[in-house]
Amino acid sequence: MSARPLHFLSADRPFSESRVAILGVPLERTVTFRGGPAQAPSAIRYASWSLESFSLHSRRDLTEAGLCDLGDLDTERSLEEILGELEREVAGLIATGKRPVVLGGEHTITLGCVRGAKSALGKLQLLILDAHSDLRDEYLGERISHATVSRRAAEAVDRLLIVGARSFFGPECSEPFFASPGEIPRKLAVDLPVWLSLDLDVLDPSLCPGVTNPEPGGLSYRELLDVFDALRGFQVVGMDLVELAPPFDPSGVSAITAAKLIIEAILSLWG
Ligand SMILES: [Mn+2]
Repeated sequence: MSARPLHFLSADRPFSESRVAILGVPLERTVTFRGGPAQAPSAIRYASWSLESFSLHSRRDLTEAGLCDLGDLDTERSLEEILGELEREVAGLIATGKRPVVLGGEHTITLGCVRGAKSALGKLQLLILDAHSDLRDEYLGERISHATVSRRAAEAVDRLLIVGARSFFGPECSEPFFASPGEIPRKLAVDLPVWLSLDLDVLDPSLCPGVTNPEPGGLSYRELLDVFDALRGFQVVGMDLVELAPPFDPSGVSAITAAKLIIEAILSLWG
């Protein structure tokens, strides 16, 4: 018999008693360079079991955070249906006071997440950590794609901030969405709930190479932890982590980094 774990580390609470709900969305539909994010939720769960539940950074333990793992959304249907169900799931979780942690999947899932959070709360700002601006209006004839997700999300929320971007197609680089990590406390509104979207490629590819579209010149791991700390004064209502590509992560270190970031984010934001 295999004892292979199916849920994220420490995510063993009954739903009714949990404060944080892990949800996988193995969506891989519009990737444009190299694939693999459909395998990411299970790779992240598996990698999480190599880590300790205690965080030295926040001096807290994940077992105290109250996690459950809802498994994966069924992605064997149209993109519209998937995003619609994700929107309803996220809205329902937030309406009952839980904090969704959504494991992608490609970045397109953020659209379902923020639509759900916005419908539950009536107002929302989005903080995207991403190497890419993803602000095209359409890409390869598609209006909903991982290359247009920031543009569509900007239409769905009250305020958008993008941190870590260093890959632009040109004119959008002068749009008002971009900020440095140090500007986050000043540029987010204190009175608006925040959804955090973490595209793993915001990290430098030297430390997290297993992503769909690696881009040199990224944040360090420590700089990313500083971003989580900077969010402590804000009302973060949920997060997603996207674009891990396990086929391009032969050492497994990118999946472990993703799992560790989930632990640190949960404990920094909601521990
Ligand atoms: Mn990206």
